[in-house]
Amino acid sequence: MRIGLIAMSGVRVRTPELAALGVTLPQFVNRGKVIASLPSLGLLTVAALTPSEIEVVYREVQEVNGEEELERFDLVGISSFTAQIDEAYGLADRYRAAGTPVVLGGLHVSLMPGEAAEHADSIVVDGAEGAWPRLIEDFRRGELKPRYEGLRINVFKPPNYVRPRFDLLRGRPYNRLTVQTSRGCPLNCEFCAASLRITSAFQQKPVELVVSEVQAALQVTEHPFFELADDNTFLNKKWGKEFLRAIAPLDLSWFTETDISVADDDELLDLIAESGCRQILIGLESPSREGLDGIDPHNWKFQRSDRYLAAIDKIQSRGVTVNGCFILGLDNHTPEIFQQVKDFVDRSGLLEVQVTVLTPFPGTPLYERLRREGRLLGDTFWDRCTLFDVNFKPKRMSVAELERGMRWLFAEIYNETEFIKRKRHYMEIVKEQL
Ligand code: B12
Repeated sequence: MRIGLIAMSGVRVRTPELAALGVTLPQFVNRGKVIASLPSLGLLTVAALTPSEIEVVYREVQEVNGEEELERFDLVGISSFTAQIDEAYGLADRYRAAGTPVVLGGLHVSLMPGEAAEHADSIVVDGAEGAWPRLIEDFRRGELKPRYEGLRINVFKPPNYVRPRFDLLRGRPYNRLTVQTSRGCPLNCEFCAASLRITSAFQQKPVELVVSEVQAALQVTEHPFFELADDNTFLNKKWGKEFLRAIAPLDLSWFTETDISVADDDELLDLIAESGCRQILIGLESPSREGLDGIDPHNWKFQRSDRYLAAIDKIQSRGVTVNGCFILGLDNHTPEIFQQVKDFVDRSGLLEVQVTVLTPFPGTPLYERLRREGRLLGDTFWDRCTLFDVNFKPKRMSVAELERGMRWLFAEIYNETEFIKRKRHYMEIVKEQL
């Protein structure tokens, strides 16, 4: 038996003006190219859950136009993020029309199972752990069911945990690989559409499993840059220190996403720097305190916003850059927000900045609220869930103002001159500490 696991890949922007900006702004384009080369950790996990006597083929598809030749498989599994779901459905429909059964799984399918079921012989909701082995058994018996419930908890515990099949990547030109150390995040921000949506509680992998994954990944690619596919890596500081001490001898370069509280712990920060961390991405979300009011149920970010600048300085002084993320179009944002973000970036010394637009991904509390308030621009706009395309009516500005402001801010931030200025500033902070 031969199973084809197909990942939809690449990055996406729909609005033509933004796509065009991407072509002309060097920093933006370079970043897009770098991150677009990541493999699908979800499908490498599905591959690992497949009994070893079955041949598994891992493929990535950048863009589906409906005309490409279909490789022959006995069963096809396709992963899903929202932005490319129409392309995934299109591919699934073609395989099914050609007589090949299709299983759909992943974030979007977990959040929109009814819709996905129309394009699949079977769907897997939530983590493949706990579902895929049963599905394969049923398929072998000719009794594939239309829906399997995967695990929302205990995914990193025996007998559910498997090490992703990094070996399937051998011989391919990846310079970046992902490893996941945790799923979920108790901050539970209203807009979050990441792994927290397929977990019932925050789940953390034991350190020794993470290390063994890193070692397996190192077998297939020389000196890859590691990106941790976590929602919030250093939520548990004790686990964090143990993890950092364990990876320090491995001579890695890596990046992760976490929250601002890392700056409260000097020992943690030292270990982060010593273990080869190059950058941490932090969802600052808004430069102004008001903008943060209500975005997470405990107002956690709101309460910490006055410590943002000091925290960024402290982290960057260790030689670890902060990628500060801002969301445009939060309910308290007026057209002044664009200049405010620009001013904050100038003041903060942030080396990297990620500006995206508030996005009501399906299945999020934000989507439900905006739908109730009649503020969604259509019920389905999945191909526009790119984090760059506006899909809702902002509360305190028009759609056009939000789009225009975002374009202005992109041009202000993502240009060579500004980047060099930020780099100089960063080098000064680092030098001051030497
Ligand atoms: C790596 C990554 C990428 C890689 C993906 C590489 C690839 N080919 O898959 C790249 C850089 C290409 C990418 C691109 C984009 N990304 Co991205 N990305 C991530 C990131 C950092 C990690 C995802 C990950 O590896 N998770 C770990 C794995 C183990 O989890 P998983 O995929 O959910 O898989 C489990 C289950 O879902 C299930 N499963 C998954 N697939 C399948 C398939 C089958 C058949 C079965 C049975 C089960 C199953 O089983 C798995 C194991 O339990 C997350 C953010 C984060 N920190 O999580 C954002 C994230 C997934 N990305 C996001 C977005 C918005 C994008 C882009 C739209 C950005 C853009 N403007 O272009 C594009 C969309 C590309 C697309 N193909 O649609 C959003 C998606 C939200 C959503 N609900 O769709 C996230 C959550 C970030 C965010 N801030 O919101 N991304």
